[in-house]
Amino acid sequence: HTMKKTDVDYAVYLVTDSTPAILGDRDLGWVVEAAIKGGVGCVQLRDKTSDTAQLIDIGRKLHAVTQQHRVPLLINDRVDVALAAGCEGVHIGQDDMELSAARRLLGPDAIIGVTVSTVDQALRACEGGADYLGIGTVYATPTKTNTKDIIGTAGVRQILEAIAEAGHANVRTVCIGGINESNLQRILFQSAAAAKRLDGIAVVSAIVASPTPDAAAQKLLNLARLPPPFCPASGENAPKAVTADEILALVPDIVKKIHTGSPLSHNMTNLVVQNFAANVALAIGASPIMANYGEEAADLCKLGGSLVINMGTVTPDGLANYVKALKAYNQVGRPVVFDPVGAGATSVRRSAVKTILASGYLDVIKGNEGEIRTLFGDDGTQQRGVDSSSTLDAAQKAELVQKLAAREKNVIIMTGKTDYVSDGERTFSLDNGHPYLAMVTGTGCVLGTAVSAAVAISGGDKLAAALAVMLQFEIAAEKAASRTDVQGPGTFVAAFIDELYKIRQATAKDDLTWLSVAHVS
Ligand code: 3NM
Ligand code: MG
Repeated sequence: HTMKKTDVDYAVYLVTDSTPAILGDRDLGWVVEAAIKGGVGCVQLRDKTSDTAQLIDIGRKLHAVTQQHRVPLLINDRVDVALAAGCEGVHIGQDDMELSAARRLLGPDAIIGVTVSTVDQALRACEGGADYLGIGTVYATPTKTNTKDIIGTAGVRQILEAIAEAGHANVRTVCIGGINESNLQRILFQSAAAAKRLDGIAVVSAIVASPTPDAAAQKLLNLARLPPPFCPASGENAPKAVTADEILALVPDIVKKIHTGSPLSHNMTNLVVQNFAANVALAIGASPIMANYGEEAADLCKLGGSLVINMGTVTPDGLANYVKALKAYNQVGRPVVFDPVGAGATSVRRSAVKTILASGYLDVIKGNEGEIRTLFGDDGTQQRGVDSSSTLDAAQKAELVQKLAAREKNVIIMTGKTDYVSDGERTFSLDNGHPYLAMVTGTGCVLGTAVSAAVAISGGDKLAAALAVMLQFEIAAEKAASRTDVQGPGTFVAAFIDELYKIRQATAKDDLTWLSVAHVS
């Protein structure tokens, strides 16, 4: 072997597929060579239909190509074919030959990769001396329909965390399944654990089905090297406000900037709250547009604002529109706020949530306790009671919000009598508000709109932005409810909009008395 296995570049790893639906009538050797010229650093021959003699023949031909470019060729499943073709190693799945046997047959210099979808499998592969792991399936893909587990970026991150913790940070990793130009950067970003990130991504159709495999590979490699267009939740360079007092000090400027910057708040929201949401946006100084047609996002995303996706009245058309708009906003790096209304209520909504989470980066997710618990998958804490409907205590709520934010690498807001907000590192609770907020429809949805305006102008610290406008919102509610002209939920709504406006006007004049009742810890 002339290639050192520690030198392999896993950034863009090509897995071949010779089925006509993907390869078409092109020559596999031509596709592989083009892909390598574009930047692929490792090739796996995966062919589930050819017989042994054919496979050896294809393997030798591909190896002649890969060797020329000093890129390793690995054979899927077949240690015998790897030996016969004289290539650099194999990639084995959980149902293939065991790792120890493959190692004995191929020797210490061979590259052996293993497919893993659970922490257990990953740890076993690392302990058994795998050189790299193929972690997946990240997302469902037409290329391989018999996959066992769709693990998402959260599953990938768990595996990376576990192997780093077990002392296997040196084992290389790629992930696979449904990866393409549009999601690669987000997948690399969201899957990264503190102590270990992926070395690269493995793809089939993104390269093999492309009419120009060289350009496709090059594009993937460039994207893998660049940070994603969206900013991390707390802003890369933003000075970090850590304590409640430090965060509170940022509030006036954020409230002011919404008023002076008047950012576009593009709402794809439900039928019930459109009017209320638009009025609240106007009251705080933002520019609302209620536009549920996904095609419009391509233009609207360029106007320096942000998007709210509220699935309160989700339909199949609506979902497709959300996905289109989400991708458009992600591509230009403008923020997206997601409100998973009724997330756990029906199977349609559960699946809509999955689709949206898998389709793009959501800068902020805002929901009530039930919705946030559904998004997390369980309640995020040790079950302490027997009654699953029992609500969590304050510490458990804070922990749930923190864990979900750390997993999604974004800002999570959980509303309730006490509101919680976290970016995974900093978690705050807010104790302002009034019971009238729960007696009027759409106050939660409308908070999503207000948050979208705040993150649109925040630039850096999205947690601080969200918290600022949450305070404006909850304190306006308190002030409205205490007015003598407010008799109940009806008059409350009008007074609430007025008080939002008054806080904005007062803040513009540096009158911050409203903020003195803030209850943040
Ligand atoms: N292995 P595409 S998913 C070959 O989960 C393969 O182990 C998978 O194809 C696994 O890049 C997959 O076209 C197919 O989505 C990936
Ligand atoms: Mg296999």
